[in-house]
Amino acid sequence: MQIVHSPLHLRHDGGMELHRGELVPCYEQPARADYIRHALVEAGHALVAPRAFGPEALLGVHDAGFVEFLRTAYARWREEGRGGSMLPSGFPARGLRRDRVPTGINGAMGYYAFDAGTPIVEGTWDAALAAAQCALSAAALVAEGKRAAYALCRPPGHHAARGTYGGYCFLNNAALAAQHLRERGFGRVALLDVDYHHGNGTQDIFWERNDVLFVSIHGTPETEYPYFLGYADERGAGAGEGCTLNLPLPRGTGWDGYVAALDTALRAIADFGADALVVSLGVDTYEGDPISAFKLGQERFPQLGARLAALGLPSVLVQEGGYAVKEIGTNVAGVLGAFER
Ligand code: SP5
Ligand code: ZN
Repeated sequence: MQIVHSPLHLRHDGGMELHRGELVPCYEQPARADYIRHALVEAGHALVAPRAFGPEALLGVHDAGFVEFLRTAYARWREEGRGGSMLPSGFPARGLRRDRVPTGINGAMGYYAFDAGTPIVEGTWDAALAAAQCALSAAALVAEGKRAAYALCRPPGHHAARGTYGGYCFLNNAALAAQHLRERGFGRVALLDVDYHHGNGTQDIFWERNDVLFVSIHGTPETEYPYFLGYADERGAGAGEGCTLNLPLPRGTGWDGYVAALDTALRAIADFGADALVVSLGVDTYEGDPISAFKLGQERFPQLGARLAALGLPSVLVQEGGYAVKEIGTNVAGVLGAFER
């Protein structure tokens, strides 16, 4: 397994997020990547640095105006004399205009964000671009013939849509990997999202496309973040009709319920006739996760890895969530180790 990682992830340290009416320390913290890196090095994996993909490599998946906002947001914030971290507090919900991007930074932030739990700090752009480069590089390795590659991305990506950020995500690393594979000759790509939270950004990006199948297993949006997407009746539109498959599960779901959904997902990917696989690999399905409510024990992650490998497809695995920081390394290494065996 080829592993791509950049220490630039350290440049993104959000500080505090708004969570249930309180400012609390960010769950998505730099130590997550360090624990994963330690566990993988311990298991004998070697890490390689990402290649220097420029911002133009993002435009197959993201709007130019959105990318420019992310690139310049913190400088604009500072021009207004502010410091610390940026959090929006007003959003263009129903009844408000969405056809104008406010020229002021506070309005622009609310325009592009969809929650108040995703701070932007001075180094956020550098870290997000490096994470995107990791995912693109992992896809490039697979396009060049490697069986599989893992991108140790931080910040994560699956909540970031074509032109919105949130859920700790800024650039959609997994979508970029899938798009790269499409451009490098893989005709049909399946993107399987096993993070606890619905991959609303990825679904948005591929909603009307029939060359990328998006399948997601997640906590039901009835009660779980991101709340406003991820129901089973969302199946894609236009040419993409039938190329989105959501498998929402209730809080408290354990392995039996989970593996039934996983088998449905894997069957859909095989039926689609995918030429390559991208996995949005969140391990916040772990029973010890502080913000999630599935009940998977640590022994289930190798079982997940073995099932993913059994598809027999060239595969790019991209790190998403997982907030039980002390166990995150073991859980990720469990997936990757079993994938290789
Ligand atoms: C990539 C990823 O996993 N993003 C997740 C973002 C979740 N952010 C908000 C979480 C709110 C959930 N509140 C549950 C409270 C349980 N104590
Ligand atoms: Zn998640």
